[in-house]
This record gives sequence, structure tokens and C-alpha cells, in this order.
Amino acid sequence: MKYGYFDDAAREYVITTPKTPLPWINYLGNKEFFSLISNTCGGYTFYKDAKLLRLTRYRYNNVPYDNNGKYFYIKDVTDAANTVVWNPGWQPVKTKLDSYECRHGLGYSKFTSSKNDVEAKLLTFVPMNDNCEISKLTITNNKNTAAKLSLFSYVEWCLWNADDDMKNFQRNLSTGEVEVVDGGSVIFHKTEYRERRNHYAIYGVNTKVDGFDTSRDAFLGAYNGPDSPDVVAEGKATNSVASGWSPIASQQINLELAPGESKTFIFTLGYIENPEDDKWEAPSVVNKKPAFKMLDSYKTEEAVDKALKELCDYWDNLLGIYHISSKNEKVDRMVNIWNQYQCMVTFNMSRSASYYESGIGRGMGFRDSCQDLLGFVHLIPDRARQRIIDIASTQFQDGSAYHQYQPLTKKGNSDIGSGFNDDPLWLIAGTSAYVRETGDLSILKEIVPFDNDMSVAKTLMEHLKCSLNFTITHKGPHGLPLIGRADWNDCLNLNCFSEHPGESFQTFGPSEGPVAESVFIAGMFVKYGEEYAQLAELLGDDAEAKRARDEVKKVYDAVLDAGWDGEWFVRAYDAYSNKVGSKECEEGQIYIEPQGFCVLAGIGVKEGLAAKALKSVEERLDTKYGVMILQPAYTKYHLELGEVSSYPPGYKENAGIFCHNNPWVSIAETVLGHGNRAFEIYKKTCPAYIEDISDVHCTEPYVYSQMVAGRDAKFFGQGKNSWLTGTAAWTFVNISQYILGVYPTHNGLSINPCVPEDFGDFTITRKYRDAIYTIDVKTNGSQSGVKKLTVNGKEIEGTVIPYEAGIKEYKVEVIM
Ligand code: BGC
Ligand code: IFM
Repeated sequence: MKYGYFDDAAREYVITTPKTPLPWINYLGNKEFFSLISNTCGGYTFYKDAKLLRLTRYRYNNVPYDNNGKYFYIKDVTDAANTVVWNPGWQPVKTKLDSYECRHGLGYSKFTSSKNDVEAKLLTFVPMNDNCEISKLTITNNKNTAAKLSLFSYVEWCLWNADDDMKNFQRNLSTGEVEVVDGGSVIFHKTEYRERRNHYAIYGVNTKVDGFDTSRDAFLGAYNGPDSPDVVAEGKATNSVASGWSPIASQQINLELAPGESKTFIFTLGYIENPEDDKWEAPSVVNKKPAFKMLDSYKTEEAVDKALKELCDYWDNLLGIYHISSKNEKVDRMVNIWNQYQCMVTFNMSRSASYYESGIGRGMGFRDSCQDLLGFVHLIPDRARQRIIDIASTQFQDGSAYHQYQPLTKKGNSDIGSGFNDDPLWLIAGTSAYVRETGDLSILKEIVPFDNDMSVAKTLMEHLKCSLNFTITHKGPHGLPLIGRADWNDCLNLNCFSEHPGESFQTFGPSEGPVAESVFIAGMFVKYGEEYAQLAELLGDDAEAKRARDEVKKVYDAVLDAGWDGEWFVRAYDAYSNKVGSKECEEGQIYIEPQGFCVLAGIGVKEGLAAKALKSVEERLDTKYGVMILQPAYTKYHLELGEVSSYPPGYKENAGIFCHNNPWVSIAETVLGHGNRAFEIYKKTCPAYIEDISDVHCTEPYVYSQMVAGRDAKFFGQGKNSWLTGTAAWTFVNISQYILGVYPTHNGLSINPCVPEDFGDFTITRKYRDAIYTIDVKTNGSQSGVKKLTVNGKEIEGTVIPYEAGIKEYKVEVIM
């Protein structure tokens, strides 16, 4: 069952009922000012950092779902005896609407709904170059008679630090301050200005208003929720000026519309940071100039339409960088629009703010952001460059790294600390992808601090060396890399039992240990050790390249010696040197991660083990909704394994379908030339292919979720944790670089598709460095192998089109 449809021409997903199984959201903002917005106008806004600079409040884990948003109430008083109150997004009043539509587009959302012949059209977006969210609301009277309406706006301020806001009531119930200007057309949220004197927020509308409220209790009534505000019921704002408690911004606009008449209002929710000079001059007197300048820029419809066009042009440009045209509508839709869009959202959010991540827990993840980079580096290489340097700046001198950092401060988060032994290698992955995309070797020579301390800075290449050496110097009894607190699988905590016998991970948290080893990190080391060697060669350091390759060889051999279980790769060795993910285990005999990653790194290909491992995946882990992370699911808690076995069977890391590592297996299949199987795996978790089962899948049909419940779960096939997941980047890497086969190497683009037999011919346009490649592929019903490659009329050997500076257009013909 579906709850909407894709409008590819508009690049929108059109939701046709507000009652989606879960809130289906969108992200607004591309730089520093962001909002989350659901299909019922729920959501919240922050500046740079969802924890530290939160503008509006949201109530997580509340009932009903999706509690709090930025709302407009329309009160139709045309017939005084039968007044009706409704919202363009249905929530919070939930009056049954006569029509409803929500269009989530790239950086904007549009709502069109109607009740009793009054129509509301709401457009909301964050403009490219301002720290504000614009809401343009047009109300049209479709009645045969004049309509009398009152419009009320509503946003609830968060007192900046979202964590403190939820906990420290003894203080924050007394800190809220507002200032009302222009009779209520503009409301200033000045909380903390007295103390910090540098930032405030505003909510303004481009018209005179008939009243306002800034006290939540006055607007709602002390015991009401946003579904039944007193002020709306009374039809009269109270002009309340908040002092402490819970400040809000609400305006009342009364309007009379002739039959067929429309009126448009523009609301601006903005964040202002004063220039440093202003800071100490006038305590508690807000410098209003920048606020009025901002409001002025969006006071006309023309200005708003122009800003929206700028946003759409920005996306046109970005999405022109990799574009496919094939007979597979769903592939085109995901590749050209939604998968790349999700990659950009993960660039902005990492794992911080979604409807599943509160914005106050995780910030930017070291491994997460490095992997996200693989999916957006071609879109925004300059920002990717800065991101790599920011991430590397949180690394320690021994190569290990803070697992997470806060986006505002860019400093490592010491509550979580380090000890995830895969982290260092992801920095090589991200940097290598950046250099292959751009050819910019200068990044490797940038001086980058360790732990943000410039007194201990070294070049980025030295940082990568520390990453490599970290694995080299942290190996266990089988010559395999030590796992530390965990590797990619956060929940595989193999050292906790040894340090706290009898105590669970939930009590003590995972710790580092001297013995437990990871075959997955071994796979990573083989792949990224080689990528490191190539970077060393580009810098002319052949000795270092050789050293790296010698080390890779040792780990490769260690995997063959101790990491092969007969039919598949072992997952790990625990703190007692017992195998994890082996036929010898009672539960959890096979894990997906080493099968995917070892094979994509090339391990066991020539030895004939790779194909066996992938066959085992197909036989033991595959389901109709995707490939499960492990089998058989753990039915009881294993102290020696940690959090993985704390989940009920079928959920999350305990035998869920972790979408993130499905593309690893699909890529691994392309390494073996299996186009049919690679694509079959791609399709199973691909949002566009599972749109029809939205009632089972539940999360948004236009983006990937972190997890789909596995076969052992009660709700097999149900998605959770949509949007912020490395799945976005890895599936884009899979489809764009491996299945469609356009892979950036240091010397130029390599074209080597691996598609299903019935995929048909296709054309890809790819901007790469400063040239445009038009790539026409004739597949001839074949799954893999390039028979002939012609570039600008000349046939070339191999699959790599040598990049030559100066050539701006490459016309490429591929015959498979
Ligand atoms: C996992 C969670 C786990 C957490 C622990 C996450 O990455 O998905 O299941 O609770 O890590 O740190
Ligand atoms: O690898 C992690 C990631 O960092 C956060 N989400 C879950 C993954 C698997 O545990």
C-alpha cells in the first residue's frame, strides 16, 4: 500500500494523506540553519548544532507522534454559528480536511489543503544565503460568498541548549525573555541575550497583525496542548508578553476574502548573531538592525520566489554532476534525485538530528562522516575537503580518534571518547575518495592538528600514516586487528566481559581489550591499506607504498589463515580467543560484514573463497526485504558479546537487515561480475522499489532507513531510523560506481558496469574534475565486462579513461 507517489519531473514525493504510518519528514537548509519538517508540519529548527543552538522545541517520544511543530491555525468564522478551526498540515487540531497534499522537495516542502471551500497553500524552505526559514502562506476563498477568517501562527521557542531545556527547569522556567515590536508583527526571542549578548531569534510576518501572544500558557491555556489553544477558540489573541516560563511567538491576522480572492503572508523565523563589536555595548538591548534587514529581504512574494529559485538552481546544478537515463525508472529516480539528496542530508547532519536521533545525543561521527563523504564528495568537493580536515583534527597522535565531535565546536566528545578500532581507517577511505575525485594532492600536505591542538600538528598524509600504523600496531594473537570497544558494528563489544566478569555491557559500557580481534577491520585494512599506498605513490614515496603493501599482505594472509571458516569468513575472535560468527558457534554463526568487506577488498577472490562466502550469504542471510546482518539470531544475552545480543531477535544489530552493509555485499558481487545478484540485492532495500509496501515498511519511501526488521522479528520488513545512515552513501557508491560502473581513479574515470542482463542500454552524464563525460553504454544483455571503450572517437585499452587537463568534453561509448 502507498500513501503518495513520486513526481519525478518536480523532484518531489507527494504525500496524499496526513496519516502516514510514521511521520514522513524532510530537511530544510544547506549550510548552517536547518529545520526538520514532517508531513503534518511537525519538526524543529536549529542553527549549526541541534544540541547547542536549538531555536524551537520538539517533544520526543511523546503522544501523539510528532509533537510540536510550526503551526498555522485557520479559524473560519464565516458562519458564526458553525466556526471551524483547521491546520494546513492537519496537525495539531486534526480537523478532517476536504483535501490534503504534502510535497517534499529538495530543501523545501509544500502543503495544499482545504476545508469548507477555503484553500491554504504553504511553502516552507530555508533560503540559500540566510539563516532563516520562510513560510509563504496563501489563503484562497473558493466559496460563493465572502469568507471571514482568523489566522494564528505558532512557534514555541527552545531556550537554546536543547539538552538543558529538557532538564534544567529550576533555571530555565525563569530565563525566557521576549520583545514585541511593530504591534506584534515581529517577536524577538531574547533568552540568554542578557548573559551572552550575541545571539537571538525572531519570528516576523510581513503585515500588520491584529494581536499576538508570546506566553505559551496564555495562548494555549494552562492545561491545553497545541491541539486546542484557548486563544484560537476565543478567536482573540491576548497580547501576552512572556516573562520566564515558556515563550512562544504567535500572531493573529483577521481577514475577509471576497469570493475567489487570495491573500499571501510571509512568515520568517530567523537566527541573528551580532557582530562581535556589539557584544558588550548595550546589555539586554538587542541590535535590531540585522533582524529587520533579514525580514526586509523576504517581505514580498517576488523576493521569496526568487530565493526559492536560487535553491532549485542550486539543486539543478548539484544533480547535474551524476545523471543517468535508463529504461529503469526507479533506478533513475533514486540515482538522479533521492539517493544523492539523502547523501547531502547526511553531510549536513551526520547522525545528529532526525526523528530517531534526538539532536542532543550523537554529534558528528568520525566513522560516520568519513563514510558519508563517499556519497557526497562528487557534489561538494570543497566542503568535503574542509570536512576531512575537521575530522582529522579530532584524531589522536597514535592514530586513534574521538568517536564523535560536536558540529558547533568541532571538538571531540570526551564523554564518548575513542577506542573504536575501525575509526582510523575510515579517514583513509574518505581522503582517498576526495583525492580520486578531485586530483587535489595539496590536501595531503595540509597541516592538521591532533585533538585540535595546533602545537602537535602534522600533514594530513602523516595523519593517514598514523591511521595505518594504528592497525599495524594493534593486532591480536591471530595477527588480526584488535577490535577495541567495537568496530563498525557498535554492538559487538567483545572485551567487556573480560574486564567486568559477570557484568553486562549495559552496566559498564564497552571497553578496550588486549585480545579480541576483528576480521572486518582486516578487510578494511586490506582495502584502505592499498588506497593509502596509492596516495603515498602519488606523493613520490614509493618506500612508504611498499611498506603499506607489505603490511596489507600480512593481514591478507592472517585472514586466510585464521579468518576463514570453511564456507564463509569468521567475524571476530572474542576476549577468550573464541570464534565469533563461525559454524562452531551456537548462535550468530555467520555475519554479513566480513563477507561483504573482505570480498570487496579482494580477499579470497583468487583463492575461490569469495564466491563461497557470497553463496553462504545468499543461503543463510538473504530475505525478501534484504540481507540480514547475522544468523541465527541471538536468543539469549551473551556477556562475552555485549550489546549485539541485547536486542530481541531480528532487530538492529541482532539479525536485523542493516541496510548499510547490504551494498557491501552487492559491491562484492560486482567484484565477481555477478550483475544479476548485485542488482537483486540493490533492489531489496531500495526505497523506490519498496514504495508499494509502505504499510509494511512504514518509514519514508524516498530515503533509506538504517534498519529493516529481520525475519526473526515480529514486524519483519518494518523500517526504523530513516535518513541518517551510512546506507545513503554506500548505496550511492554501489549503484553509481560499481553497478553502473563509473568509478573515479587517480588517473581518470574508470567505466566498468556490472548490471543485470535485462538492464538495457543507458547513458550517464558525469562532471568530473573540470570536464563533462557523456557515457553511452550498450549492455548487449551482458552482466559485466567491457568489450570496447571508445573515447572521443578513439578506442582505448582497459577501462580507465586517462584524465587530461584541458579536455572539457569526453564522449564515451562502451560496448559490453
Ligand atoms: C547502534 C545501536 C547501539 C549504539 C551503541 C549504534 O550505532 O545502532 O544499536 O545502541 O550504536 O553505541
Ligand atoms: O557503524 C554504526 C554507525 O556508526 C552508527 N549506526 C550503527 C552502525 C552499526 O552499529
